[in-house]
Amino acid sequence: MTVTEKPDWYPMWKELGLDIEKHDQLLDILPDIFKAVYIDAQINRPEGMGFFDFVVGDIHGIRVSELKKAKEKGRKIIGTFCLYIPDEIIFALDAIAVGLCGGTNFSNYASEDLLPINICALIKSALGFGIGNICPYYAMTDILIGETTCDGKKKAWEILSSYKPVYVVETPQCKDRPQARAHFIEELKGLITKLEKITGNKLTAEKLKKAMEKIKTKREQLRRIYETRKAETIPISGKDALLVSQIAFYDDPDRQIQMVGNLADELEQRVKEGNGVVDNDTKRILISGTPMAIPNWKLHHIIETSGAVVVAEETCTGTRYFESEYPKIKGKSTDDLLELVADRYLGINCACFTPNDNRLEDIKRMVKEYKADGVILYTLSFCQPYDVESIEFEKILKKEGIPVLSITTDYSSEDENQLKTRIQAFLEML
Ligand code: BJ8
Repeated sequence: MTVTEKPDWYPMWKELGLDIEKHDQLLDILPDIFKAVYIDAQINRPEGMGFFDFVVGDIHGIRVSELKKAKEKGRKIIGTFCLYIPDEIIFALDAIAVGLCGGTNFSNYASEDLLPINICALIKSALGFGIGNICPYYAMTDILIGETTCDGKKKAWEILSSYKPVYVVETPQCKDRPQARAHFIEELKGLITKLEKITGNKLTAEKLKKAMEKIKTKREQLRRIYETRKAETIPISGKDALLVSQIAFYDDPDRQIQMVGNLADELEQRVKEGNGVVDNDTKRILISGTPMAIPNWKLHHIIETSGAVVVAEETCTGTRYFESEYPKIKGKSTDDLLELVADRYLGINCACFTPNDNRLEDIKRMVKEYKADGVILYTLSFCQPYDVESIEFEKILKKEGIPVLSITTDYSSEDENQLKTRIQAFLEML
């Protein structure tokens, strides 16, 4: 990916069957939002963010054209919506995984007739992007892989299947049980069979091992970014770190290893030099809760324009992406390796599982590691699993002397002033 003048992507978008009028409207508003949130509201950004700014600036261009070229060479594009669908398996079969989802209410018009009002913004947005033909990544996919995490998503797959082939992996509910692990392994085998059929490729231990190593290396670069955020000198804003994570869901893994790795080198150097993006006495906030799909930068923007800095996200667009990791990748057969894959993924602590005590432990540990002054529990409206957990978590964290604020919101800008007032009041008492 080289930084040159943007080619004319219209022929590609038309070929993909996008609703060009709506797509134009989306691409018209995005640069202004990005400029206001990322460029005008920040100073002393790491140079390495230039690459990620460029990716957003051409969000539906170069990467989509790369996918198109890969498709023309026979590779399949697989859309996913949850961390529980292992990228390793998809890449091992020489297919390409693309994390979909939706982080704006722009696309809701296309899904509003299909969904009840009280369903989370992420599902509304994701469905709208697909059904409304506004997202070229959706349009590029050969199949969508769903999972049985929350109820809203389960039903969303049924609706999406009228638009694209959908395959659902049955993720367990009580993930700590041995039978759940065995079941998850069988489900992963079912996914492999499905993908083998679609790709025409056969999974081997060698291919799986190689893909596991690559995706692990990719995750490790993200972990390096987060490690630097634990320092007294904070070398990157929460907004920028969030953007890096959001892009990791759909960019090429090799390029991610390189570009996130370069950024991590720079941040490590910044920490050594004491070159921070904010003063060292700035209040440090840990966010925990529902994922923030691109371009959902709302909460980070409010916090970071209220005089504080986000030091970490206990979310799927944060530490849940990389925290559970293979200790060592070894095994002679695909079965051996699949056990490692299952254990790695079952180590992700999502509120969709019961019990989910480890998430609270993660938050407490992260407060210490990232020296957070306070925690903001973030829930997308109508997300029951995270909503329920936040009530209990708030009580427990407060009891342990950790300042907490619970926020429930969606993608609209209507409550921004109200949120700002609440967040500022919270920051004042820290
Ligand atoms: S592993 S967090 S990516 S399920 S916000 S759609 S839960 S109602 S996204 Fe998730 Fe996988 Fe868990 Fe992560 Fe439902 Fe809640 Fe909406 Fe959600």
